[in-house]
Amino acid sequence: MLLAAPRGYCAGVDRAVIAVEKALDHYGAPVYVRKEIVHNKHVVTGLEERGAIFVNEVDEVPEGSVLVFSAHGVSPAVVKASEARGLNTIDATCPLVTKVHREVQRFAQEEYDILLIGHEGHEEVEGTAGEAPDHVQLIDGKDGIANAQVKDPKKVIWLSQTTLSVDETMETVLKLREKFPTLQNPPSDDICYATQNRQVAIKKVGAESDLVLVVGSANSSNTVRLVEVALEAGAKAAYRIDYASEIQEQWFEGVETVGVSSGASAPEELVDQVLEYLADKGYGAPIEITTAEEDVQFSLPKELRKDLKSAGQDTSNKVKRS
Ligand code: 0CG
Ligand code: SF4
Repeated sequence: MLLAAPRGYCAGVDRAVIAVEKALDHYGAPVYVRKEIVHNKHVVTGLEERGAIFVNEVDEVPEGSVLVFSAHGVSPAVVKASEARGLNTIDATCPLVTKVHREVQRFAQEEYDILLIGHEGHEEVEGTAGEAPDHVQLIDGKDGIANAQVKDPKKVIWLSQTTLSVDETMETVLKLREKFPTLQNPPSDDICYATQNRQVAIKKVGAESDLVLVVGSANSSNTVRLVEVALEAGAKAAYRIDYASEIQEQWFEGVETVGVSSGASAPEELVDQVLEYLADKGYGAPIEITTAEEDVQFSLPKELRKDLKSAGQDTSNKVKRS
């Protein structure tokens, strides 16, 4: 059994989940959350049990309530709608997503055409593109490249969603550059450290595994990318599972080495359950394959910190999880 490291929670997910937990403790239920706080079934169900109410849009939230924006970010239009409704908002957008929003603002101001590589319909790209809809074109697959048009070839830059496959994105950039040779690179990587680190680790694990299991939910972009990257790295088979109970017996035919990882929104307890299942099947103790050490931590959203501070409560992003 090979266990990829890093795996699981990134700093942005950890902060967003703790923000909802602390908001529930501080303001009391219900606390509303726009969209899934992070893309994980187990996390969302657990928070619902504690009194969080997940909504799709701001107009579903009663006036004057507490509303948390998810880690994937929101467009300025959503912020405006929340203000108009008099909501007490807590912005749990990951700072690394906010960084991409700022890049969009900056390059839009300088009248650039921005080619945003990402997945259509994903909340993050909706929020990012919403910063400057007139300047942003979404590049999702071949059609996106074919349809891209720019006003001034000297003023065109690509940016991206934070949770894409690094290799696939670089291939897209090469194709875009064939069309727009003066295409500029982002000032710094938009694909975040956590996405990159988990892909490097799963590549190593995938190359040595007959079967790879990735814990995470179907709508989690970074999780789904890990399954793809494992297969590209040479794993004979790779599956995404929310829970150990979804593992199927027939996946193990002729399998000697099993690799395990988890997406940035998957709690470690779910990985532990998979490891227990595999140990029971006789795959022995896991050997951890570590390709990077992570020590990134983000402080809680400022609105929450302020309210906790004035109530004399702990503003650190630590919480006891049972
Ligand atoms: O990977 P995506 O962007 O779909 O999100 P998820 O919630 O799974 O994890 C990172 C965040 C936020
Ligand atoms: Fe932030 Fe990256 Fe985690 Fe998304 S995956 S929440 S961008 S650290």
